[in-house]
Amino acid sequence: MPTLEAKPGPYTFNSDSVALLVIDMQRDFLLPGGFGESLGNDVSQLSRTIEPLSVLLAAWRTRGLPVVHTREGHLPDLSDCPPAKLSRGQIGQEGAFGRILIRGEYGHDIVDELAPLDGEIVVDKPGKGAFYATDLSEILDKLGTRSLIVTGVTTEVCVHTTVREANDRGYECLVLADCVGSYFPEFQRAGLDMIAAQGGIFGWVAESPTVIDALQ
Ligand code: C5J
Repeated sequence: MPTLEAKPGPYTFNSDSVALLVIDMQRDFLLPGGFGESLGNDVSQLSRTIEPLSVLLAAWRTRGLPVVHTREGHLPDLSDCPPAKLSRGQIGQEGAFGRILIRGEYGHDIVDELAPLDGEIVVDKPGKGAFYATDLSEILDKLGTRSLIVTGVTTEVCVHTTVREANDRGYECLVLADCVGSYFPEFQRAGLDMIAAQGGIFGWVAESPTVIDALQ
């Protein structure tokens, strides 16, 4: 069983029960000109994750291990978007990459560098957490997953919500600091600290090369 150095201590996983979760690496969050940048955010804080994540993804795929991608977004008629979310955002409005966070639009899809391969699982989620109103639990049950290697954006929003949901469901989550990003450096730091604090209250934190080494 591979073991790697992490905070707050060593993280061990079984190759038969581990999955890589890639959260919301969508054009509208990551690309210059997209929704995220239109809100005044510095998208370079997110796009720096693309390179290490694509290296990890390549190593992961070589070993034939399961990958689950997620995308945050809504049906074109917005029937799955709670009024409270709709009233505080621009969801469904016309943006530079199509209607913002609407399934099927260019901006809603995953950046080219991390595009899912045929046969890889893509979970469309209406919420911040990947378990809410999705079949992620059933998918992971079917895969026999117990350990989740968590990557994606944004650290303090969809990554954190998903890790908290996963922790409550009994998954052992390892969050990769170089493969998760926040528009706000202070939230990135605090978000990662919160995961590993108090003996790993939500999980473990490490860097992606440690996982790649552990896969050798
Ligand atoms: C946000 C996300 N930040 N994927 N979504 O609204 O974290």
